[in-house]
Amino acid sequence: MLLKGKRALVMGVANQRSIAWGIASAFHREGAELAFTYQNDRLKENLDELLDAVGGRNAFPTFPCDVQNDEHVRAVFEGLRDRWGRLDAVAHCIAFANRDDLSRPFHEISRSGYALALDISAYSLIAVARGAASLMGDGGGSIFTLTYNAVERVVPGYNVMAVAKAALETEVRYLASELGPGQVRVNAISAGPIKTLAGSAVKGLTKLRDLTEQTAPMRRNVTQEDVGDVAVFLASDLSRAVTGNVIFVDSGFHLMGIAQES
Ligand code: 0WD
Repeated sequence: MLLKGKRALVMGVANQRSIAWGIASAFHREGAELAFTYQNDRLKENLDELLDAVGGRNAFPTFPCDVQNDEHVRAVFEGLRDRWGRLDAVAHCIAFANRDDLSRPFHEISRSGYALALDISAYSLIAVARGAASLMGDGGGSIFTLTYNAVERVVPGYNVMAVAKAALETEVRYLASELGPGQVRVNAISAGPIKTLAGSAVKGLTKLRDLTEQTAPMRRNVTQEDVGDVAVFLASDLSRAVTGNVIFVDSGFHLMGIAQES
């Protein structure tokens, strides 16, 4: 029960395969009180069905939140202030890019597609951190996001999302620096490739997973559960002096300069 007494907001559950659902399940197991946001009515139906299996949809506050809409973001944190008064942790598991901008060559990414991907996948962390920090009070809290290591290395097909993740990781460091005096910690988990809705939008996901299994130091892919357990660490007091980090949950794949098969 590492998260007993903690109140956490999970953003980005699209379905059962979502990394956000892996995180929510681990948080639930560890005794956290949970609230959720959903992007639209279609995804609310999925979320409600998932919540029914873990105690009933009415047991969890849920809020509509398209992160492109400032009013939605503001309403989430006002709603949590009314409902809980404070907040201990936020899991930001949100990203989006047009399929076109993921599949066409990098040098053909459109201006509008670039702006869209950066707005949803990177700017949103700033807006969320602003709202969350205002609810974290004297005790502080933990905010974390999900990234992918197409930032330091080129992963063909990750294209505009690599730029968004680079911005996101930089935001983690600036937010950690600014919010640190209030004991608000900001980190990122850099996960290996996992089959999810967003993951499937990246051309070559299966190849990336095969490569991980064949060449990562641990010779295996990672799961939503692997990420969920590291998220528990980040939301818990065990990580009380950890901020501004990108923590890899990728079986060590990021270490390798040259693939070594066995
Ligand atoms: O291999 C992977 N799957 C990896 C994912 C490896 C490393 C990192 N990540 C990241 C993703 O980039 C993302 O930041 O993990 C995060 C969660 O992604 P996921 O669990 O892989 O994918 P998914 O289940 O699709 O959840 C992402 C969700 C959206 O789902 P869809 O697929 O319907 O776009 O982000 C949400 C939405 O629920 N989302 C939004 N939420 C609010 N406002 C918006 C928006 N405008 N757009 C997308």
